[in-house]
Amino acid sequence: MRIDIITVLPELLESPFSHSILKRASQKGLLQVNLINLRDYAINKYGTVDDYQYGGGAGMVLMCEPLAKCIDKLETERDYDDVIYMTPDGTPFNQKMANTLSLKQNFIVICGHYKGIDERIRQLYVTREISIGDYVLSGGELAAAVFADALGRLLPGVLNDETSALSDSFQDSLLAPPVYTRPENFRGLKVPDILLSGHEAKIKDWRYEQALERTKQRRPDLLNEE
Ligand code: 6GU
Repeated sequence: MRIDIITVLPELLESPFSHSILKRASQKGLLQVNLINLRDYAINKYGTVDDYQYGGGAGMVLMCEPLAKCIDKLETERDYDDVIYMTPDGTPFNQKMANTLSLKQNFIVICGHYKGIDERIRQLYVTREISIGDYVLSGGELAAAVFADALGRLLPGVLNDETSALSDSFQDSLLAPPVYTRPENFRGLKVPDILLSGHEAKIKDWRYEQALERTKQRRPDLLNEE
């Protein structure tokens, strides 16, 4: 999978892809995240990529030309499955969408900033708009990192058995059950006996029951999805 992220703040995105699982994914050649500085496509030598909005109002808008030039260039190099715009008014991101999109190959992800991007780029180029939740971030960068992480960890070979995505919260529409490690007794709180029993089938049942109970308590809405 290749994810080309267009941003005015590439520095903000360097760290998330340089550590842990996403780093391993790129070292294994399974996920390639490419940070593209929109200022390389500025309309002038001063690096201008944004301007005031027509009609007045506070906040700058990312201009059409730099984004169009940047996307046009990328699209001469390969075919993209989607041109995604990260925006609070996009479709809410969830595990199901991550699973579906993890089967695709190439993405362009546009990070908005300030007041967002010119509407005509959305009309002409963007094929999918994604929000990561009902709150407003100051830019799309952190949302793009969330998107890339959620997809990257699903790619075959990225996770090992210990970190397998199959037992995640949400992977079967349930929250994860509680987990424990050493010591067996911490300040009088003991690890449930069943987990020490070595009885695999019973442990599996217990975990499922705990996951179900936790989901009923905390996120009953998840149980009503198909
Ligand atoms: Cl994708 N971008 C921004 N700027 N804010 C958000 C968001 C995205 N998703 C939730 N809030």
